[in-house]
Amino acid sequence: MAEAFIALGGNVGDVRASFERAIALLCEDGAVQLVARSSDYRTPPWGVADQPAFINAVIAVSTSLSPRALLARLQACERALGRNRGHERRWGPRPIDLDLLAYDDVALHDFGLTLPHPRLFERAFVLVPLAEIAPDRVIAGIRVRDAVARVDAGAAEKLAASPDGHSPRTTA
Ligand code: A4P
Ligand code: MG
Repeated sequence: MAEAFIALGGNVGDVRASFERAIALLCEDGAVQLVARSSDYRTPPWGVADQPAFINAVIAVSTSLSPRALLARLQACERALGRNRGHERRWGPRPIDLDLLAYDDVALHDFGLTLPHPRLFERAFVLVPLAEIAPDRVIAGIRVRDAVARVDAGAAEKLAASPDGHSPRTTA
């Protein structure tokens, strides 16, 4: 089994409920198993400023799927939860976005899949939840706790666990 980290984001509809559905769909068979889940964070929009705040989280999974098969599953989950890329602009509003951040220590730059995720280290909305569940993970030679110290993490607001939703889980 490989270890993968997945970023969840969205700013349209009940995003926190969509996260729960996405995780359930991803893990509906034994090929993907949830290992850890960060808290949800409210984050200011990055890339395109004139849109609502996002909710972001990161999960760690263990998986028997290849990187490409896992990406295909992430995209199938996005579609099942109402994402339609044809109606979106880049970095604009979306109900759910599932990005593959890292897959073991695989490094690749291929059509439609780059690992680790190319914009990972620029983004507080990814690094803050990732640092909650995996501060000592090293990705592309950089320890997550060092990476998060270099971004403006203060703007990410940690949300309390939702009443009907999850409690954060860690492997610790
Ligand atoms: N792709 C290549 N590598 C990967 C990978 N490691 N994981 C390809 C996922 N996808 C990967 O993705 C575009 C293409 O990237 C896919 O077809 C896939 O084959 P996309 O999700 O359709 O496009 P996108 O999401 O508009 O672009 P991108 O660059 O992935 O941006 P983001 O980060 O997903 O942008 N602000 C806050 N605060 N929080 C957010 O979550 N999200 C965005 C969306 C903008 N601003 C945000 C947030
Ligand atoms: Mg994306």
